Amino acid sequence: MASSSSQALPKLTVYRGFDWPGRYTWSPFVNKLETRLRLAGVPYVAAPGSVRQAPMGKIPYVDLGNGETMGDSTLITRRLVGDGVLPDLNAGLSPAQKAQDLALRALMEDKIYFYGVRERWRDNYVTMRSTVMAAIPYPIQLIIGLLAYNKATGALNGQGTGRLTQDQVAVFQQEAWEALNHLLSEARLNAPARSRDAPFWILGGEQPTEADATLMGFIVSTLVCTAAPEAGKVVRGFPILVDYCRRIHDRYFSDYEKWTE
Ligand SMILES: N[C@@H](CCC(=O)N[C@@H](CS)C(=O)NCC(=O)O)C(=O)O
Repeated sequence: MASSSSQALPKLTVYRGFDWPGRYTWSPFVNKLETRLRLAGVPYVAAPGSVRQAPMGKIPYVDLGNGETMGDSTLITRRLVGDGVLPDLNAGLSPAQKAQDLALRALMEDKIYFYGVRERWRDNYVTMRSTVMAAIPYPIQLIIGLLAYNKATGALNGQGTGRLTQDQVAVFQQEAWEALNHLLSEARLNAPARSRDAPFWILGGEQPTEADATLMGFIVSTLVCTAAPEAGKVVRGFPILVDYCRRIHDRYFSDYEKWTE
């Protein structure tokens, strides 16, 4: 992707875990990091990589351009802000706005994420396994898939989402996306007058904040993931969420294949 920054930028490689050039991945955290970079016009190379090679055992991870690798979308963002590669999107926020931004990210990363893990890895395990492990020969897929399944269900039980009933998860998931929808509908209504198709931002300001990268990442991963049909239905049931995502897609990801409406 193109960048207009005048600064000498390192050759950043984002390892996405999926060998899907020109497509969003199913990982909300990968899409979050890519959004964060694109919002600032920072160029990067997308590469598949894998959780086995990842420094923290998770995707995304990056090569900072000097051979140094690091994982975790938030830590990577903080490092790039510290290095002057990315702007600090939240620098101009009041302490209360910073708290709101952090709470929104926690809602997605620490709540909605686990509803997704449950639906993907527990309820639609075969679709999940055959997609994320497509590069692995089938017999090995069965073994590694089982390990991944056990790891996911163990994590879900530890975190608590695995102990809820299907109905309870459905209620919580609806509630969480509805809350985000309320905020976005207010933000869209009060958005500074611009072109009708310009992106608007979750805190209602002129510029995106950290929560926007996360929100874009989570919405788009839900829209493209065929292993999470229930979450997909919930998100599609809130047209403002889809509109928010579409506007960011059109402005920043026009080289990527779009989701099915
Ligand atoms: N806190 C991490 C979370 C990353 C994460 O959970 N990635 C998932 C894919 S969405 C993963 O790699 N899971 C594989 C595993 O846990 O083994 C971040 O922000 O990057």
